[in-house]
Amino acid sequence: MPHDRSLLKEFTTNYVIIVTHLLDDLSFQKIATQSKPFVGTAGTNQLYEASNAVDGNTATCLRTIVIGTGLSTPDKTVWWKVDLGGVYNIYRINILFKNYDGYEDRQRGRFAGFSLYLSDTDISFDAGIKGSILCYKDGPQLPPLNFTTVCTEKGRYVIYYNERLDGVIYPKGYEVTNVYEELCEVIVQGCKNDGFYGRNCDTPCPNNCKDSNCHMESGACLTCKAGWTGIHCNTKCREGWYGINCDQPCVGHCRDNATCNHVTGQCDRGCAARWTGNLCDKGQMFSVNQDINASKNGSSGVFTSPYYPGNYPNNAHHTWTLTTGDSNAMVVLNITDFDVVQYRYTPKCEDYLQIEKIEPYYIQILKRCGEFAPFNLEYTGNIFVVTFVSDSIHNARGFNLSWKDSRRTNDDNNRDNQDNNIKNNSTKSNSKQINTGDPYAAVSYVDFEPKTTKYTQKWSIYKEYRVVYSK
Ligand SMILES: [Ca+2]
Ligand SMILES: [Ca+2]
Repeated sequence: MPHDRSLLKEFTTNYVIIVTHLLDDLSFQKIATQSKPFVGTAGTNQLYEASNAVDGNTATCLRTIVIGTGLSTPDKTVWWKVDLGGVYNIYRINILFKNYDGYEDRQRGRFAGFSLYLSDTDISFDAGIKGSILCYKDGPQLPPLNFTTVCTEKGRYVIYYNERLDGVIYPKGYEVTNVYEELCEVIVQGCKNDGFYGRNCDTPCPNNCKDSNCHMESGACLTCKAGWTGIHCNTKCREGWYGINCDQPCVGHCRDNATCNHVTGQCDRGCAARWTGNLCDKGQMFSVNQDINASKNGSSGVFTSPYYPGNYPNNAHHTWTLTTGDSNAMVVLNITDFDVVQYRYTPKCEDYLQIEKIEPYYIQILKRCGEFAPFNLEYTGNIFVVTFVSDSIHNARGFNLSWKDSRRTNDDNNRDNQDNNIKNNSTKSNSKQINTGDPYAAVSYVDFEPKTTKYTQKWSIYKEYRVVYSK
């Protein structure tokens, strides 16, 4: 006598202690397939079709091909699956196996050892099936012919799988030859609507459950949204952490030493001074480009490193372009203070002051770091570029540079013209060093490379007391 699926639910409660649920039936009349259908006598194949397990009629049952150990049975594995038509929160799975009067033990022995898998994607090969979510593995006891298991997972495809492999010793009572799987009904119960749980699928999952997924019975979140933790995801991440599972440490430098936002990792009230980026984890680039008109005789000005005489910031890149408008205009550069970080063990200028003449021809007048007594430079030219660069760590006081446009007299020009003729327009012909007390003040160089006794002496003293600056 056929049963409808609601009657089957009542029957199920004889085996599993569950208060009556009004969960949704997710598998009814959905598309079912199986690995290889049983081939019956002519015109009878529909009696064994995969869809018989989801037709709501307990009298119709699918039947698979035979599997078994030994040479006489080529097939060793078999599967059946139903496509729920979407990914759902599943609560439990009920299977009604076929019985034949007087053969209950044999039937149980045939189904024994089966597995139930869940998958979001359509998989039709054994290894793939075995790699999906395992809901239930039967054994070693023989299963009841009306079987129910709780499986609180999310999935679209519910897969029934069984095997009889050569060389495996199966538990007592397992049939290992002439094994047909015969499933009369497979009922997958869960909630059709995402974000609900409980007996009637009508209690909303907690707000902070990721993707509104929660346990069908307890309402516990399967995973929390970013920034939340706890069974019901109503506890913020502990201070200093954020994100999914609260496993991301705050990396930013927030204003007022605040901790980062537990959800985003960002600083809600902004970055601390000199920090930038979404997470306030990037040293701010201090960039200035200034054009200075020095076209008048006697015009003057001052450049300093940022925050001078306080320490300059990291990641600074300042450029001042000084234009005299006259290639014979003389500019006096007076560096009154110079203290720029130079690394002790890698004496390269990562922070530096650079002065270049661009017109009427290019020369690098100076590029330096370290600590120096005041010195002066005097050049003629049309365009000069002063650049100050600092890297991302270690700071010092920086520099103070005053400049003055001091037009040349005709005598000066005549003298230079003579020099130029002698030096055949060598690129350094126009450089002139005055009042420095420093043998390298007017020499163009890139890396710090002691070249004279005097200089070496100074450097060794320097090395004695100078250590790299702390951040
Ligand atoms: Ca049926
Ligand atoms: Ca630096």
